[in-house]
Amino acid sequence: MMLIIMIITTLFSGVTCHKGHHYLPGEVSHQQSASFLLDREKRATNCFDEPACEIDKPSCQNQNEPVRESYCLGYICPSGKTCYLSTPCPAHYTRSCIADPCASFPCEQGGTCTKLSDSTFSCSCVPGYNPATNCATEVNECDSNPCQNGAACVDEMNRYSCNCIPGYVGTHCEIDIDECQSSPCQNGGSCNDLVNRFECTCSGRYNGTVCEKDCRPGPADILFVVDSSESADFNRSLDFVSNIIQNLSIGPNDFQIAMITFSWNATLEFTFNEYSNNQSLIDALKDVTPEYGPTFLTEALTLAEQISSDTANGRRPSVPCYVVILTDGLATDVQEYVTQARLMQWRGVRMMGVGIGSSVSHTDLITLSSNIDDVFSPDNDDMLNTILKETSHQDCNDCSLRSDCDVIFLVDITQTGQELASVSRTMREISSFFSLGMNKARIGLMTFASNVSNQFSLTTHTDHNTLYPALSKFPRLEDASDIVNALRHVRNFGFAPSNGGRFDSRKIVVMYSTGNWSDFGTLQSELKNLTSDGYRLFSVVTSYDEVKVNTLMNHFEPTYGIINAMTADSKSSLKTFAAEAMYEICDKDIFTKRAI
Ligand SMILES: *[C@@H]1O[C@H](CO)[C@@H](O)[C@H](O)[C@H]1NC(C)=O
Ligand SMILES: *[C@@H]1O[C@H](CO)[C@@H](O)[C@H](O)[C@H]1NC(C)=O
Ligand SMILES: *[C@@H]1O[C@H](CO)[C@@H](O)[C@H](O)[C@H]1NC(C)=O
Ligand SMILES: *[C@@H]1O[C@H](CO)[C@@H](O)[C@H](O)[C@H]1NC(C)=O
Ligand SMILES: *[C@@H]1O[C@H](CO)[C@@H](O)[C@H](O)[C@H]1NC(C)=O
Ligand SMILES: *[C@@H]1O[C@H](CO)[C@@H](O)[C@H](O)[C@H]1NC(C)=O
Ligand SMILES: *[C@@H]1O[C@H](CO)[C@@H](O)[C@H](O)[C@H]1NC(C)=O
Ligand SMILES: *[C@@H]1O[C@H](CO)[C@@H](O)[C@H](O)[C@H]1NC(C)=O
Ligand SMILES: [Ca+2]
Repeated sequence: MMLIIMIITTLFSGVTCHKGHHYLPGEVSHQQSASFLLDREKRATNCFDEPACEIDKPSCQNQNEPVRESYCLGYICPSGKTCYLSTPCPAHYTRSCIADPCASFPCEQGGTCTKLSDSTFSCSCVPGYNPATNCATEVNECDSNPCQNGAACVDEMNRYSCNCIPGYVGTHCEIDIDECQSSPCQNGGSCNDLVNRFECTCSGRYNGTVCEKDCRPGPADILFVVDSSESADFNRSLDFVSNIIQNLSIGPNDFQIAMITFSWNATLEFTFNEYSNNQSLIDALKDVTPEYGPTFLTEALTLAEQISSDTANGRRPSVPCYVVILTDGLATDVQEYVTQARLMQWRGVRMMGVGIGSSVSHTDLITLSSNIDDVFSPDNDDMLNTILKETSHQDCNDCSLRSDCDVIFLVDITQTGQELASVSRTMREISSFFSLGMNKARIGLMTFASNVSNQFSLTTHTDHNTLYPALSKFPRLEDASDIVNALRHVRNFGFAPSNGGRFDSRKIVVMYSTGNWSDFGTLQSELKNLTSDGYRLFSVVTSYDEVKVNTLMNHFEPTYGIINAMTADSKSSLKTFAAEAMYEICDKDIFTKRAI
């Protein structure tokens, strides 16, 4: 037994061994002890790669760490010396004071101690720990505020990481992502790189987040089909076309205009690509000569369909095409043209009707057109604005749809009882086409004989249920009738705010008169005054009396505004009102503002 101990002692004599107690297998050197202190966790769970595993030493097993670590606490060494524990196992420790501050393993977390003097040392910590605290605490790598652009710094072991706010990347979030990299702005828009987003600066023509909305009206091809059977109407038609041309931008990338005239025969006056600017078109209009005669519309429609579908005439298949028919609708070949028109509508040709003539058949115009809303008066810009709106992107706000419309029914109560019954019926019918309300239609009623009575104002009835009965409740009167006085009264008071009129609304006068007019000159003057003041004027015929009807037809201007309610298909004619109550208003400078 003695021999064995001796042999072992001899074997380990090279090791700094603790004097004063017996060596046990597995006792550790100072250095190993340091690692032992560090690796508690490892020791507990993975004891076998610890060379001096305490758990292997039976006499250590009942000891626990806090006991062991406190061995040097309160052990006062003489000045300049440090308490050291030779072994972590308290059962076998050697505690003494030596002139080596590193002997107490002051550097934590595996830090390496370097003796500077008998009582001073420095710690070289495992990366991430702070030498200033003898490696007891971690270094806060975020202290230097390394993250840029508002990023949050996350202090980690021996490193930091930056949580970038959206729009930045890079270790330090120093890179502002170039959201313009992918060239998101379309149609030549320039891109402004911002934080986490971009902004497109579009040319005037485009709008939208990526300039995807083409706000410039057009391109489109417009084919005018002009009834030349009557001289006066033909001139008015050309004026209308001329006004449209002057309000469009003409050119191969904008609007193109072609024209067909018809009477006996249909004549192609010019094709889409014949004139490429507004002035040459206006000049060309001056050279268009009418062919007076009957109104054979079928051939004109057939030619229109051919022109509008044949690229040989400059028709651009990729842009919309409008076939605009300027006529009174009263064609000679009614049966045939209706068939042809229906065929074209069915094939998808977009057809619009403009009522020009000494008397206009609204019903026939509606038949000709793709839609009731595609019948237009020559007396306002509704058709122009509809095309401007339709040929620009729907989200652009250069045109706006309006439905605020003030309507005054003006009824001559000297008419017969039978006529007045028709008046009430048609007023209800017309009213049924309007939606009533704040930003919608308002309807008022004035009656007249020699004097004018205000039956109810524009704001009296806000729903159809109370309006309908009120449209029948007015007296008949045996009296002279003063139409001029009545119209003047409407012009001066009908749409005044006191009568519920709105400043900017469309104002419509629907007149029911006997046609027993005498002072035509004054009447014409008053009608002109009404229209030049911006009022829309309609006259509804509720009489079968030829003389009355003819008087109305011959003396009422605008002729588009005469609606015969006594025809079998009056209902569709009366719908013309509804079409006037919803309309587009476009900015005058739309092409300048939306320059190419
Ligand atoms: C139509 O215009 C032409 C040429 O400007 C003119 O000669 C003719 O008299 C006009 N006709 C009517 C009815 O105004
Ligand atoms: C159309 O052009 C005419 C003549 O240039 C002008 O007087 C009118 O105001 C224009 N209309 C619109 C809606 O721009
Ligand atoms: C018509 O053409 C003239 C000159 O060609 C141009 O100055 C004018 O702006 C054009 N009008 C429209 C509405 O484009
Ligand atoms: C119209 O067409 C008919 C038959 O084709 C022809 O005889 C007549 O001369 C034409 N009229 C005009 C004005 O071109
Ligand atoms: C562009 O579109 C936006 C959003 O629809 C709108 O607010 C703005 O007024 C438009 N600008 C123009 C000039 O149309
Ligand atoms: C029309 O008004 C005048 C003046 O207010 C009045 O004298 C006359 O009796 C009125 N006529 C009728 C038929 O009410
Ligand atoms: C037409 O008006 C005059 C006076 O303006 C009147 O004397 C006449 O009886 C009226 N005729 C009819 C049929 O109403
Ligand atoms: C129409 O207006 C003109 C100019 O303001 C005026 O002289 C004329 O009397 C008016 N006509 C009527 C019938 O009131
Ligand atoms: Ca950016």
